[in-house]
Amino acid sequence: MTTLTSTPRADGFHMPAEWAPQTQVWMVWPERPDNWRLGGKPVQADHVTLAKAIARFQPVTVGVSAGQYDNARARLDMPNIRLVEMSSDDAWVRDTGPTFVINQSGEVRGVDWGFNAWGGFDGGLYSPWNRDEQVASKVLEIERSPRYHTEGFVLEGGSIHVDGEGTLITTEECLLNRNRNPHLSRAQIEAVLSAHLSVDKIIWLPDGLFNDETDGHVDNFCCYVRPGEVLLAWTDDPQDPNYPRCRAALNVLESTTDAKGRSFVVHRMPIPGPLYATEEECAGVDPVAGTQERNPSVRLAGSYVNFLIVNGGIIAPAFQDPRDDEARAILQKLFPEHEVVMIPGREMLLGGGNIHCLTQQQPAPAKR
Ligand code: KQY
Repeated sequence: MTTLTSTPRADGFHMPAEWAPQTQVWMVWPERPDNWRLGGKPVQADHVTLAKAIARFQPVTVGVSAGQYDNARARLDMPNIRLVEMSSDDAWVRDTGPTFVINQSGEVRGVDWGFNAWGGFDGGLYSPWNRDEQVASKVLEIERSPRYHTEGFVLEGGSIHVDGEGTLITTEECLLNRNRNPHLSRAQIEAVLSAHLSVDKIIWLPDGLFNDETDGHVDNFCCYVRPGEVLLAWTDDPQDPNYPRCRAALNVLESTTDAKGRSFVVHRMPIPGPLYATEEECAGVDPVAGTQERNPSVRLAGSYVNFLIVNGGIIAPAFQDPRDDEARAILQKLFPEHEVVMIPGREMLLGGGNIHCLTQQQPAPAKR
């Protein structure tokens, strides 16, 4: 594998928007019993549904441990789904996989960020995380894609969204958290993002969704639907702890412009619930010291914003909630050229994330 010592910007590469053509989506098979209830069986069933939903539109590659290979192979019975044996600590390939960048000739490379399991020993979600730390380089090695490595800079892919035209959205709650890059100032963090993604303007939302165990990943709260237009999780209930978070984000978005000087159009997406895990669901998780505790009194950070854009499709979570139909209608209106496919999102949510967190798109090397 080639590890480059330059930066993507210096080499003419940038991170494309998620709606740009893709060659495939990466996933990693979930199995750790201290995060997924009942040894991962319920979430594996939904993971299969997710992989097959994506595979209707484009190829999927799933990394799976040696121990789970036969099980995953038997369940992922679709020609468009490739399995590769890969060890990992968990399944969150949005955060452990590479961020792909592309140049004007359509060449694809990958950025391998530092990973510390969402906060290391200061609020991180499990340890050790050394196998997750290797996922990005393994993916790039399989793809024969040159790798950029941000030595000493921690970032998860779920903490950023880009429009592919120079603007990036993130949250202060995550990227300025003392458990990510405490040695760097906001300006220094912006410089690393600019150099590795070729973005010219960074929009800092104060917080992400309430109780998001990633420290407020933007991909569970606010995403691009096209340049200049974002979809923001929203509540009108002043009693909801998300109320001030949503308004603070709206204030930022309404009082700034993007890298191209456009004002933002902000679409609102209702938040499902409030959703909570049941006693039975929590009891199904094997407790291990140092791993996120599951408790039925803790509000889950459920969000319809945590969807994935693929070639011609939108793969979004449903929560058996009264707002599911409204969420589908909003997505279909915002993406009239895409087919909106909703799949069960509760098991993924119980593990701390959702569809976007469990997937990583790889852009197509088409001439641009
Ligand atoms: O991106 C994500 N939402 C990852 C969440 C990790 C949760 C681990 N319990």
